[in-house]
Amino acid sequence: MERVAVVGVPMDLGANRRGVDMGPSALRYARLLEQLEDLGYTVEDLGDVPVSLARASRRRGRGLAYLEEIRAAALVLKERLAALPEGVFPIVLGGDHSLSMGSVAGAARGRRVGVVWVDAHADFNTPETSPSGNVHGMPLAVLSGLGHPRLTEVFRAVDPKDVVLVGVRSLDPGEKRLLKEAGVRVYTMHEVDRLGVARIAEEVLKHLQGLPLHVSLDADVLDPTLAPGVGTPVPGGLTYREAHLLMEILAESGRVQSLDLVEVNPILDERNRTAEMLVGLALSLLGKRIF
Ligand code: NNH
Ligand code: MN
Ligand code: MN
Ligand code: MN
Repeated sequence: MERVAVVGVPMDLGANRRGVDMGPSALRYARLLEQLEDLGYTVEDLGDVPVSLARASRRRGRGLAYLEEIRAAALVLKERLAALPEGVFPIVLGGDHSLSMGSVAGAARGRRVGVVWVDAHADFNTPETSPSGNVHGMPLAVLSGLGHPRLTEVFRAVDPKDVVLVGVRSLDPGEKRLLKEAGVRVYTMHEVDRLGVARIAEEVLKHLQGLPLHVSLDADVLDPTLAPGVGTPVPGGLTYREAHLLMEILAESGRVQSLDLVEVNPILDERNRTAEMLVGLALSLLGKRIF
């Protein structure tokens, strides 16, 4: 593929902290598009999808916060990706992770895809298991057909057996049970330590053999010392070298067809280094090599 389309989703409605809505700006400012062009890609910026503003007056009560507003934004994203010509590689800039309901469903276009969800969390909660009511903790469950019917009716897009999680180190109790029942393959940081990222990446490619792949990269998978600009930092994350190696091996497969860069919160960041980390990882995933 030599064409890339970039789409921003300036949304923080699904997150626990305000400010991830500025992520798309931070990622563009970190020169994502220019550096993709330097790699030889033809890059088009499709701009941002419209997102409702959070209302200070609206207290987050029981149930899901901003369910309809998130659904509407993710649906526009889904349609924009589904309308892209075949062979264009979409990169979606977040924004909180709830947008990935739309990006995976849109990139899949009704076909079978494998999902590599690279995250400190599993984002596999349902309204029943969520301790927070925040929708960014639910998108992978929704994509797998579990969760609020208003979301699953439009975003169910994958078989949970075609989903792999990498880098996990924070799971809620109900979420843990759902992951097991659904048959999602989970590589926690324990497996990263024991097996190493190279072995894990090869197993992931084998497990999802023959499928086109969507990579969803949550900034909080990285160790917070490298990526402080996230709303839910968890200690003990991927190192710079592990994260790049994972991207490089996935890239070598030639099967990755779409990417999300999500959960960058510039308000909590230091001199935009979290955005710069994610941009560097995107470049590795799109084929940048040292030699
Ligand atoms: N599991 C928690 C929840 O559902 C936290 C999710 N937060 C994330 N996920 N940042 O990537 O609320
Ligand atoms: Mn996430
Ligand atoms: Mn996370
Ligand atoms: Mn997150």
